[in-house]
Amino acid sequence: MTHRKLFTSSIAAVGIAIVAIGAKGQPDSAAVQYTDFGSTKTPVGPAFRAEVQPPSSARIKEFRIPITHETIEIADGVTYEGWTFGGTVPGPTIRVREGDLVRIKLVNESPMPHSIDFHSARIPWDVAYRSIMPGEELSFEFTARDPGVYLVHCGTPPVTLHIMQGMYLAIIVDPKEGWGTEVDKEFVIVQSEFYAQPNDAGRPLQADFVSAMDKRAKYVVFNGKAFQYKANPLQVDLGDRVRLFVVAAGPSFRSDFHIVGAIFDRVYPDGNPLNVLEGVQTYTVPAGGGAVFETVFEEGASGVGLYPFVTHAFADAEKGAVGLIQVRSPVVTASEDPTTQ
Ligand SMILES: [Cu+2]
Repeated sequence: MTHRKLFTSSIAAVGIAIVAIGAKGQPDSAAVQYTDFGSTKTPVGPAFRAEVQPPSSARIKEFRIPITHETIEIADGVTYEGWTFGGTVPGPTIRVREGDLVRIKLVNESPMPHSIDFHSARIPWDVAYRSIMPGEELSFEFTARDPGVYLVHCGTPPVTLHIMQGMYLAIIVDPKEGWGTEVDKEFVIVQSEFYAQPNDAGRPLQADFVSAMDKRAKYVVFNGKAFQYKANPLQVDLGDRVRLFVVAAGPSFRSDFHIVGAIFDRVYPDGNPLNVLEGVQTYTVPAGGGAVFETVFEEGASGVGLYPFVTHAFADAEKGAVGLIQVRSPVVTASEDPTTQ
């Protein structure tokens, strides 16, 4: 098994800055990490980027989150008039550590009222989660006291509509003492469903609120697009321990999360390591909830091959909530190959 500890220094994308606020030589923990999701759009092609990087050690993390209305692709060749945090569905994954101070600046760049609700925050709803009008901004902060993986969503009425339009993302709060295992790959999977109906000729599909109230989804998807990881499997190497952060955004469906051909050696309901389950085949993530899943792909036990991940509520899987994990043999270079030495 080749565990390669994930590095913590990979926060380098455009729009992310770590600014030291103390004296020269002060440790990173005295810094502020600023991320503008207006300029760090999560790549969505050929598939929404599911890989997540570890959090930085900055103890104050600031996020500017623009709300925009966008045309999104919810299945191959199927476009939809969506509403977003940060220009994509789902919105960008936010990752912090337990104890961090999280500062949010929400900017409404859309033509209608919206809001943001962090399930990871203990904060008055009427203060932080109130709706803001087009052109308005809202700033608030909270301490990430509770480790886990959580849903973040727009809470403006009707909430069903705002969620089904695409207004959700995942926030990961890493435990202060870590997860207890070293992993090789980490992925975020946000399940949600779309209720779509035709629009005027030549225009993207639009919301079908009647179907949403009847829970008759057109598509059920992982990370915003039906079957995208079937066409573009998540890549892992033989021997990898893999951690998946799974969130069910709904608006109304749960995720009965399962990997065909693997067993989770650990599941942390809500992503809190105090809640540990061992030897799990399928675990239900409720709408509005999250869980952390870990499994190992090793020779003789989930070795080289393809592994579908699904919601095992199969009527939902048939509508798009199916992806693949591809396990490969790591490429051995000549200098690493003992037979050539
Ligand atoms: Cu909204």
